[in-house]
Amino acid sequence: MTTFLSGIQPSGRPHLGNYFGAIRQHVDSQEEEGEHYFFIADYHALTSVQDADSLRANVREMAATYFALGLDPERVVFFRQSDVPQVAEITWLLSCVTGMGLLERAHSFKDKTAKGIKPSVGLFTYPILMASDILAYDSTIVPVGKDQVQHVEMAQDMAGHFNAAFGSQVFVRPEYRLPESEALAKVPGLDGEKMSKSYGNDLWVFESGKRLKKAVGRILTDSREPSEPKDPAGVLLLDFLALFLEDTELEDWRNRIREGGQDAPGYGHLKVRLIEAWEETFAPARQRFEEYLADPAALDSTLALGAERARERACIVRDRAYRACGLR
Ligand code: AQP
Repeated sequence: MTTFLSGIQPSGRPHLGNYFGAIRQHVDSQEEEGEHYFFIADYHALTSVQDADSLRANVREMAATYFALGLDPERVVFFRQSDVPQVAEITWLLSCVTGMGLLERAHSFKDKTAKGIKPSVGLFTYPILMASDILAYDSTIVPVGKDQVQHVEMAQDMAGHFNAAFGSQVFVRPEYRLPESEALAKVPGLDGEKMSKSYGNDLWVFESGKRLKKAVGRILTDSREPSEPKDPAGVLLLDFLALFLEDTELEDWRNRIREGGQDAPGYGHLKVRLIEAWEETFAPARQRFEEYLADPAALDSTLALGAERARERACIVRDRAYRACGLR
């Protein structure tokens, strides 16, 4: 049986990287045979969001985003991470078989601290909680963006360490799944670095109108004239267009930038096309997002139903792990 599992932090508004790297994969996977568990990672978000009202609002916005983008809570178990306390219990078991050295090698932790983000113990042990999220449902496939691959590999290691320590096959080994292209697996931010909520270089998927125009206007460019021939690989706006356009159209823009000359497009032309493609992709879902958000009680009760189903499965795995290590 294939079991899909993935999560997203309600640490801010979901951005283009979250959508193309993860949310779209999650929604598409509904069509595949198997069980599907997707959750809003509010325990994880506490490492960066320390304001109760913001966290609550972010959770509802994230739920409304998923439903607007096509996630069907009838077909998918969709829930809030903190509604499944068994995950915190399994986290402790995994902590006891995980070496500090494994966590010290985490790229995400190193990148965040290098950017000046204060390293709490929670941020340091984040990969253990994430491993528990994955292992608690016997997940076999974890659809993620490239930045999360190492964390899934750590979950494989932790499952292996636990099974080896207690001599039984308690945890199922999960595999990660990346989107079909590199462009989608690591979406750049406004500054060309990985797009990330906590780096302040992100673009909200439902941005619109003047704010969208202003946000797109902040994508890093340079002062070269349109007529100057350029290597398309050095034009960040083309990386953004690659998210939306068909291959033939994208190749045409790339060729015209490469050749330069009187008819070559300027950065302004690329921005106009980007805004147009953005609207085509997200405008209908933006409308649905507003509608879902207008009914917070319905969002809460859908999440509560999902949590009930998630807890059932997590209890089975937690009990199996407790028995294996002598806690029962
Ligand atoms: N830039 C990205 N390109 C492709 N995929 C991405 N993801 C995140 N950024 C990109 C994928 O989105 C899913 C959910 O991510 P998350 O919010 O749980 O954590 P994250 O990866 O740490 O995302 P952020 O925006 O960088 O969050 P903060 O700044 O709060 O830590 C994951 O599958 C991730 O791969």
